[in-house]
Amino acid sequence: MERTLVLVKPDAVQRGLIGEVIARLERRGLRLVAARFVQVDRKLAERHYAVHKGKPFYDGLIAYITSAPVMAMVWEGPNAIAAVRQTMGSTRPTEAAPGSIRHDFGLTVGRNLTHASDSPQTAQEEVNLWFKPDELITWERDLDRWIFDA
Ligand code: D4T
Repeated sequence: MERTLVLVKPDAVQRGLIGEVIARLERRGLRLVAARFVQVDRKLAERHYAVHKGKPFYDGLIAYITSAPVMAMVWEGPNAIAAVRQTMGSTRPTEAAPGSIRHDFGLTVGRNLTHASDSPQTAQEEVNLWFKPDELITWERDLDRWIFDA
């Protein structure tokens, strides 16, 4: 079982797509662990995007993620990290697979609607950055045995 951080970014929040993103992740079979609607401050933005500091798009990235509230969530399931990345689609919407969120709703990399952790290590770091341990809900869903095979 894996856990991964998902952000519905400011453009998707402004466009009324929080429900669309949640619906797609639920329909995929993933299980919600935590959710928080948050106005990101510069400190959190800089920590989240620390790996991109110094890159030409860094300032734009910080301005974008702090420009309106985001819906931060943790989702879990078998292969959750890869599954969520696939549901989001490639970083550049024009390279995202048809049927993915970025394909279906996006045009440019600077307004690509969502974020999802890209590895087990990043997922752990990002979940810890965005949520306190007691905000993560461990629960069982009656449907789990029909979706998870272990
Ligand atoms: P996020 O972090 O938003 O989910 O994006 P990805 O995980 O899919 O992609 P990333 O870390 O490579 O990029 C982070 C963020 O930077 C923006 N970006 C990226 C950009 O504006 N121009 C660029 O050339 C790249 C590579 C988009 C996402």
